[in-house]
Amino acid sequence: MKGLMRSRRMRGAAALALATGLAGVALFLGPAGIPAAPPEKPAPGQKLPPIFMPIVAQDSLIRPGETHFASLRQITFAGENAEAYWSPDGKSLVMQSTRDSYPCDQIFLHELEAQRSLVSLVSTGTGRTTCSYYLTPTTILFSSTHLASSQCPPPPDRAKGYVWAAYGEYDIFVRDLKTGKLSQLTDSPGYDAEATVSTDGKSIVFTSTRDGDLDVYTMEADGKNVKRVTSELGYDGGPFFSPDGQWICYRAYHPTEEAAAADYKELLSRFLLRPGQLNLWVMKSDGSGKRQVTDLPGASFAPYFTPDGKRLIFSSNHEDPRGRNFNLYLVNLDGTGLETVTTEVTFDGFPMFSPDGRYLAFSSNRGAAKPGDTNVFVAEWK
Ligand SMILES: [Ca+2]
Ligand SMILES: [Ca+2]
Repeated sequence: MKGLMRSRRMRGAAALALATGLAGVALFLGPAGIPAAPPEKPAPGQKLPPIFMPIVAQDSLIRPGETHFASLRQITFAGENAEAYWSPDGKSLVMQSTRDSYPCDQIFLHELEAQRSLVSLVSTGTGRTTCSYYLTPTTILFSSTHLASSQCPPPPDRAKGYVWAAYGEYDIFVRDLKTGKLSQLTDSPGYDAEATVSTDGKSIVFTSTRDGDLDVYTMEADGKNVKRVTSELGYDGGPFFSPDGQWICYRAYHPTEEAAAADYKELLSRFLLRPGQLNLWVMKSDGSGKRQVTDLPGASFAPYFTPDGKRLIFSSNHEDPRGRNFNLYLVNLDGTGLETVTTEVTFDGFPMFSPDGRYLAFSSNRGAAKPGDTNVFVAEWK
């Protein structure tokens, strides 16, 4: 669900040309003897061979006031790349991208070195995917529609305003990076996505419509013992565990007026969602002790706990609630101490601290080669 930043899309020949050009750079930079090939259009289900892509120092893209960023590196360079999340060892990022010849989001793994990353496809290359996350050091979970159709699902109908699609065909799958085996974690009608994992690897928290509303659920790493932990009418989703696993942060929209509730339910019946108003909440991991953290205009979303577990970093357009300039902010869990982290005038979102707390991965439109491109960046945090 990264629709908030999709003001413009890069499609077709231009996207392919740019991506192929970039792969050419990667090929040039790759050491002799390591096979790398520019992306070609794959047959359905056929995986492209891994390629090297450069990682470029981009301190010039640190904006005035971004005082938490000691340095900045750019990891992707074309297309729509977002929701980049760290491996447990902090050496890789897994993300969803519309890039190369794929017509909609697929899951890509970037194994980071100092000046380049080895990039490989994690998902099947068919259907649409979202929300990847490391389950163990060698397995990655993600949501995909490929069982329903090898084609991309149709884009949401925006005749009645800006909406997100919570495709009912999404289920959660796990790719074993060592064996290549793909297994299915959820098998439930409706939307199952936005899955993330506790630091100890034992618990998964995710969003599902299995009981008729968009709610947060937990389950064990093998998919067993599913528990519903929210039940308020409205969108409860985008959950992440605190570092100690005791808490869950998430985003929510709870319509209170009758007309707003009716609008929400009508859209949900078509697996759509209007994301204009979202605020951040926390709860204990068993669903007790729910507490609203932010009460801001516009959409505040993509919360992630700071390494000490005492604050959230998140993305919000509350300074211009109708606009597309999302920035990153920090806030205490009681809603006090709101602090600006990014000042770039375009989209900044999906922040995640590396396991050692030294780096912040996030997605941004800054420095885009083509207007509307969203790329993944890693900032050294200070
Ligand atoms: Ca709900
Ligand atoms: Ca911004």
